[in-house]
Amino acid sequence: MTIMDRPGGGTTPATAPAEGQPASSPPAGPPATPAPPGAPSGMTFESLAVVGVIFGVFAMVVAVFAVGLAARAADQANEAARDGAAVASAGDPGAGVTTSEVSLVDFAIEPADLVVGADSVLQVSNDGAVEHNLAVDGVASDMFDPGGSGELDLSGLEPGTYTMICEVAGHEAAGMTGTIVIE
Ligand SMILES: [Cu+2]
Repeated sequence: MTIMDRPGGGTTPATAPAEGQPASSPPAGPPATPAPPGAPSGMTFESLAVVGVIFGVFAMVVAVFAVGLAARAADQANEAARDGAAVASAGDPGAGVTTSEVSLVDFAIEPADLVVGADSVLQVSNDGAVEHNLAVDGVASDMFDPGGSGELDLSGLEPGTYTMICEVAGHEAAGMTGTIVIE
């Protein structure tokens, strides 16, 4: 530290920290913590700068993390709203509704979340442009051409939650999957 070799006094340039005299007028910026006697104030300022950079990086990490959390919360809210709408449109199984309509499109099953009563028979229609079918736990409908429709009798299934898919190769992976609850 050659700065320590310089004699203290009034000839110190304005940009250099004053040495050898009480810090009666500290430089602008964050108030420096009291430096040990004899320690050059330039070193304290340097340390403060490092601490500032560390805090800055930390703040950015926290901000990125917070944005991610907010985005995920929004996704979950959307999903919950969609689930609620699907269940509502499927009718009230408790009221004896045992038939529900399912639409097959390219490439989705609508609604993707369905609640039906026991012994239900689904009315399945292919509203897509290619061949589709509907299968629930191995119970499968016929293959339907575009515009075709038919039934899927679920009366052989116990109450529970099942995954429903289209069995055409690749269609499940393309998005033709959903959940059906048999009450
Ligand atoms: Cu399909």
